[in-house]
Amino acid sequence: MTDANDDLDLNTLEDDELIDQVHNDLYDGLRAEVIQATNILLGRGWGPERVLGEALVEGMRIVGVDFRDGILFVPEVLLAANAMKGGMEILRPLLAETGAESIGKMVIGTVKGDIHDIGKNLVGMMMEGAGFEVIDIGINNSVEKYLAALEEHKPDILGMSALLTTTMPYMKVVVDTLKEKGMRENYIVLVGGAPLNEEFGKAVGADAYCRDAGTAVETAKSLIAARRAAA
Ligand code: B1M
Repeated sequence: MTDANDDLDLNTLEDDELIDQVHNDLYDGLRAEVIQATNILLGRGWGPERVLGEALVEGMRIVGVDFRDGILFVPEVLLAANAMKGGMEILRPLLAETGAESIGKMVIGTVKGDIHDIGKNLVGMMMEGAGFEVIDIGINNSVEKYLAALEEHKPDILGMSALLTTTMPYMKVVVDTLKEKGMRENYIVLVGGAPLNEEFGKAVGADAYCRDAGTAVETAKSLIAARRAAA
């Protein structure tokens, strides 16, 4: 997908051309260009959620398709992920800029054996933007690490992310351990990640499966409200 764009001035592109260019630059792992385009779109009055969805998330979706089809390989996808994170760093403070008081606390992490963190980071950013306090415990989390974070931070919500079919069953290990320790009811457990679905969420004993970051925010808000009303 590489274009001969060495001399291309991103400022000269119309919005739709610029969006195509961001997709190309993400694909090619060009972090500086993705950051520049993110800033240009914001400067043109685009809201951070629109930039995130139409430029970055859509670009990463295209990368994912070619990774699946064996056209892109791990090193290239790592570069694309790094470029995506460059754009996300610009958007993070804007998405979090609500000034709202914390409406709840969430510990979130990717499960053991899994190092995918872009989706998790996005969920964390959107939750912060919606007024939640978010403690991100990173990737490759064992049940012990989740338990230690729950003990330390005492959140309302435990969020778990998995992107691999081989790692998603680990969510059940965590939920079952919470049950064994009599702690399950202390937390709202939300799960997400591309290979999951609602049925899987129920099967592992989560309170809800969240298809995307927006759903995570809405689900968290409604489950917290329900829990507080019940209390
Ligand atoms: Co990986 N990878 N990867 N990878 N990778 C996938 C997941 C894969 C589907 C690609 C493919 O084949 N099409 C495939 C999994 C296949 C399967 O399990 N059946 C795969 C594979 C196989 C692998 C390796 C095994 C490859 C290898 O080494 N041979 C390896 C595994 C390493 C490991 O984890 N142990 C691997 C490695 C990598 C990279 C390191 C190169 C890189 C990760 C970089 C990083 O994250 N820092 C990478 C990437 C980038 C991808 C794809 C291309 C993109 C994932 C992504 O960031 N999407 C991915 C293909 C795909 O998913 N289409 C793929 C964008 C992100 C915004 O979406 O993560 O779905 P997503 O998050 C969404 C929702 O799912 C939801 O909200 C988010 C925002 O809307 N959500 C939550 C996610 N977590 C949530 C938690 C919640 C709530 C909602 O809690 C409350």
